[in-house]
Order: sequence, then C-alpha cells, then structure tokens
Amino acid sequence: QKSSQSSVGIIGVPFSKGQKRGGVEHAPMLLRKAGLVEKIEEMGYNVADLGDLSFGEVKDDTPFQKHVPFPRTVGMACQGLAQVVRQVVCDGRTCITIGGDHSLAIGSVSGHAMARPNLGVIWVDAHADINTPLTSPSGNLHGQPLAFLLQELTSKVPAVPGLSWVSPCLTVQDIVYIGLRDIDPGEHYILKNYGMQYFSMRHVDRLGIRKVMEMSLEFLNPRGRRPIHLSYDIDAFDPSLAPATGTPVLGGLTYREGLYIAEEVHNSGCLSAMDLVEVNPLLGASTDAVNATVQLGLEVVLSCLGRAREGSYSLGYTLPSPV
Ligand code: HAR
Ligand code: MN
Ligand code: MN
Repeated sequence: QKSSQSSVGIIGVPFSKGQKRGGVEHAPMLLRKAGLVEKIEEMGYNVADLGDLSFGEVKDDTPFQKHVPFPRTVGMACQGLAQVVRQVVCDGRTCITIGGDHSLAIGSVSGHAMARPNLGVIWVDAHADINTPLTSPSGNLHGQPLAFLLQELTSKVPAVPGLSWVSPCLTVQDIVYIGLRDIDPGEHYILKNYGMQYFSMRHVDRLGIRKVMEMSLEFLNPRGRRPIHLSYDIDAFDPSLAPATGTPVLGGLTYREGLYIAEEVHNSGCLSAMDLVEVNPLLGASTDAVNATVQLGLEVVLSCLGRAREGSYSLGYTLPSPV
C-alpha cells in the first residue's frame, strides 16, 4: 500500500551540534544498515537516496550569549539541509530526513515550506522544542527549533548568529503536538498563551490515540488537502522501547500508539515530508537496546509510508490453485 506519491527521497543528516552529547550523528548509518532504503524499495517506491550530508566546520563558533552552543554550526547545517529538502519536495518526492538531533527541523521545515508554503506540522515528541534562546534551561538548540519557525514568537527570539536566514514559516494554527510530557516553564507559557494545539501524554491517556489522531488531522487538515510535515522524535516513545536517545522521559507512547500515529498520517494521504530524529546509538545500555531503538525508528518510517500491521499483498496477487 503505497502513499499518494510513489517516490521518496532520503536524506541522512549526521548532525549532533544542537545538543552536547555525541553519538546521534551515527544514526543515519545505522538506519541504513538496518535496511532503510531496501525496505522502502521493497514496498514499491522509487527511492532517491541523497546520501548523508556533510557539514563544513565553523571555526570559532562561540556560544550565543555564553549559553547557546554552536549557533553558526547549527545554522549552516540547517541552511544546507533546507535547500536539499526543498529540491526533493519540488521533484515530487516524499522527503524523509534521518537525523541527527532535532535542531535539524529548522532546516527541514524551512525547506519544506519553501516548496509547500501551506504545510502543517505534526510534532511527535516528549518535549515541546519551543524554548527561545532566552527561556532555554540548557541552551541547546534541539530544544528550540519551533521558536525559530513560529511567526508569533518573532519579537521574543533574539538574533542568533548563523540563524538570521530563517524566516518563520509557521503560525500556531499550523502545528499540533503529540506525546508531550517534559515541558519547561517558558514552553508551557507559550503553549497556553499562544493557543497552541497539543496532546500531552495525559491527553493520550484520556482520549486514546484514535481520538488524538482524529482531532490532530481535523485541526491541521480540514479539507484533507494540506501537505503534512511529520517531525518524529524517537523519545516520544517510552524509554523501555527507545532507550538509545539523549533525553529519555518516562511514560511515553507505547509501540502500538507510536505506530498508529504513523499509520494515520499515511492514511491521510497528505504526508509530504518527515523527520526521524534523536536516535543515539552511543546511549543505549547494550547492543540490544541500541538495535531495538534503531529498529523502532525504521518501523516508524515504514509505517508512515504505508506498511500495515494487518499485512498486505500487491496488486495482481492471486491465490495459487492446485494443478
Ligand atoms: N526542554 C529541554 C531543553 O530545552 C530539553 C529538550 C531537548 N530534548 C530533545 N528534544 N530531545 O526533543 O533543553
Ligand atoms: Mn525533539
Ligand atoms: Mn524530545
């Protein structure tokens, strides 16, 4: 069961400077080893593999206000990624970006918006990633991408070196969150006072994932014709399922909830681009823990492209008859 588009583009983004822990840059290589490209091809897609991007060194990238590390490095990587995503989407392919840390969404969403200005974003994450550089407790840019992308926050986001090219392409009407459970005070203030649509894990508990997906797609996609950007942080899953990640938080999505989200995004017929981020193979307690996390990331991507848990058969299949 293919998506409305029969071709995809895959971009590896071995990038980790949106946070301070090493390892997340190895995820694209491991997802490829797990068969990412081949499995998507087996589903019947035409796959353009853009390979893993490489990023220039930025010398003397001093932290912004002694607090936000690697601003120019993140800015340059995202600017490059944006151009590649824009091109893939313009070529009529569903764009799959494999991170890397979540700061790369500044680039992937910006590039997607250059090609599809009316896109809507589904942000699946334990975290809201909407700290401004001034509210961020850690300073890390992977906790801030949405602050740079939101028009309503323009006056609250300082000029950060390396990120001046970003033009806020989203409004609060264009985003829905699923899976939140670790929100900083500044972020909670934004969620509440800017009228953002979000489904925390408490909402998932109350409503069930079916209702959450119905409401999310209804909110973003009333006429069913709007391109969707799915930004999927693997830490949305419970740490028992996705242990190899930088900032695990207890009480996350079950395997079934996490795949259901991906399946429903596929069923909307509107998936235009997605990110899979924050798999960090150096942070698993064992090889098994790392492999489970990588495998789960792979399953999310395949489910977004139409792999169904109920199974499938291809067009033209017929039951063999005896003699
Ligand atoms: N909210 C925290 C901060 O801003 C941690 C968020 C970053 N962790 C992520 N992103 N994995 O989703 O530092
Ligand atoms: Mn995130
Ligand atoms: Mn997260």
